[in-house]
Amino acid sequence: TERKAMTETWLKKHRQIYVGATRHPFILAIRDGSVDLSSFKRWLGQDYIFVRAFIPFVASVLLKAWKESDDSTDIDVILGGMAALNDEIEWFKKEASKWGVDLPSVVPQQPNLDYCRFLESLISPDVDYTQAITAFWAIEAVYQDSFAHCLEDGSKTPGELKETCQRWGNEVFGQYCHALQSIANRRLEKATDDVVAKAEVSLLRILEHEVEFWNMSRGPV
Ligand code: HMH
Repeated sequence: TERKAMTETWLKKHRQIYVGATRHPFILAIRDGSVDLSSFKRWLGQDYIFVRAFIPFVASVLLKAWKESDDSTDIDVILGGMAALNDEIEWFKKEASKWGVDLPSVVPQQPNLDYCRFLESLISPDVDYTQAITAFWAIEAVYQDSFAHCLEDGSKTPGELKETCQRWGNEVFGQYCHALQSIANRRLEKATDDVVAKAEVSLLRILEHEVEFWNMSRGPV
């Protein structure tokens, strides 16, 4: 049917903002090796705060899947994502100490607070599983696409940033994003027009938040 690959249709329709979120100057600077390390450290500290807020959001998606999903294997995919987040939190601590970033003293910047507040709004039981899983996919896919770009042939990513790019840009993470995308597509196919419209709006909000998030790496202006 027409909605079979709804997320693909949306990425085409909103290509400009998607490219803005996945080919941001910060990502392009990592890829061409010109990145300013203070920008990288700012991003690292802010992203740790974001990931901590992302955990309860993912837990809420798991709960919605358990209550609403027609396919019990969705739980396995989401649980895999939660397990990866556990690993990610430990990685942030290790990486921060490597760069001399003191995580407890990092102050969340306004775009980060705004994005975390948006995540919190999606935790509400009024947001259904289809909208939540679509949002979950979009958030993960932006990082996957962005960091995979820094590892492609011809990229000049500095050696000390390669591990960061691998974390989200690796093939296994790519497969996981595809699994989330398939779940989102399956659900969107059966969803009411109202839910489909809400899911598309959240996708756009996420892409805007992601652009603002990368912008923070420039530091206060
Ligand atoms: C801002 N978006 C942001 N941070 C992340 N770690 C991800 C997406 C992917 O988990």
